[in-house]
Amino acid sequence: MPLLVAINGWRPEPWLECFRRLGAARGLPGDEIVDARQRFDPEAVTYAAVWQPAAGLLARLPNLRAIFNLGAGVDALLADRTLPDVPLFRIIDEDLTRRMTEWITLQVLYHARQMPAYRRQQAARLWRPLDQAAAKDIRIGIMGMGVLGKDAAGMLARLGFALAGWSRSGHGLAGIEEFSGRDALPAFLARTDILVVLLPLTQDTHAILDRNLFAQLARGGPLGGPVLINAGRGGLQVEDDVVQALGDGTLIGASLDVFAAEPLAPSSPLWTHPGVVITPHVAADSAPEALVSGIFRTIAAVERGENPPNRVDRRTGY
Ligand code: NDP
Ligand code: OXD
Repeated sequence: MPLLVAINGWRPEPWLECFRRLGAARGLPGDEIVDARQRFDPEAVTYAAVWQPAAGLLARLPNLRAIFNLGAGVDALLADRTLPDVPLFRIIDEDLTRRMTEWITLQVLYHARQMPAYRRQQAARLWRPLDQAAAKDIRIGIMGMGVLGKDAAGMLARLGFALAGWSRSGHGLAGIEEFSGRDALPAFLARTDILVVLLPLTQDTHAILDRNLFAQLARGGPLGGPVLINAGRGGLQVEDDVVQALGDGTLIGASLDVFAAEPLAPSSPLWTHPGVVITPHVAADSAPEALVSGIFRTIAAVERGENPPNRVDRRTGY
């Protein structure tokens, strides 16, 4: 079962250490975990655990049985046209999901409780209470009602916000107004004060967050204008349109964790906009332990001939 670990953009060492430690606990010898940075025998590899591996690397493994993406989003991996046609699995993990829900809740409350205005007042040593809308009067719309969107929706619903979700297929979730498909998008946007984006990046969703979409968000809501919160992928948003919408008041604020080019360039006007929160793609940074245990469980399920639920559908791209 030699398992190749190929990681770019993150430090591979903690992952290799974790694969070896948790593998040993399952009786897997340390040399069965192969570091892609060292010389290795491509024919021996049967599984690969990867994050943004070099294009073409996986095509060199003739006996590969499955690929495990070390994140929830598989867009970078699917961009490799040479990706072998073996089952591809992504991360679905409770720890990752909880962390994303924490980040989304933090950002929703930051804007809903008018923290950008209070931060400006604090800088000016100004003690001035502002009118505060009740959560039930603030309409949140979540684009992407998958594993992460549903969990965030559950938490925000408990806080009392008025919730709607947009997805491809609809899910029949109690207490959440649901919209599905492109035809339903205008109605979903028209009732949304805070737009939370947890979509995967696919051919269908690329650049979906543009000027035209922002202009359809609700006006006259309790926050004085719409807010964008994006933790999905940077390629979902047209960055120049976000900047323009913030400049002309089409959006009054944003929290952005992801960007088409990461790290975000120091010259981006987003860094200094008073209504914008920037985090460096950390919304759901998870400890390797949880994710590696999940990968070993998935391998065991694959070897038992099962079809685990975190298998990616190559046709839809997520
Ligand atoms: P899921 O696959 O579980 O959910 C995806 C959701 O998006 C589904 O509800 C799906 O609809 C919907 N969707 C996909 N395409 C369309 C479309 N064309 N139109 C309408 N809805 C669409 O993914 P997760 O919830 O696990 O993760 C979502 C994304 O979050 C990941 O792909 C990744 O990019 C990002 N992410 C970011 C992290 C970060 O740290 N910033 C960490 C982890 C993930 P349907 O339900 O009908 O299938
Ligand atoms: C992921 C990510 O997809 O970190 O898990 O963005």
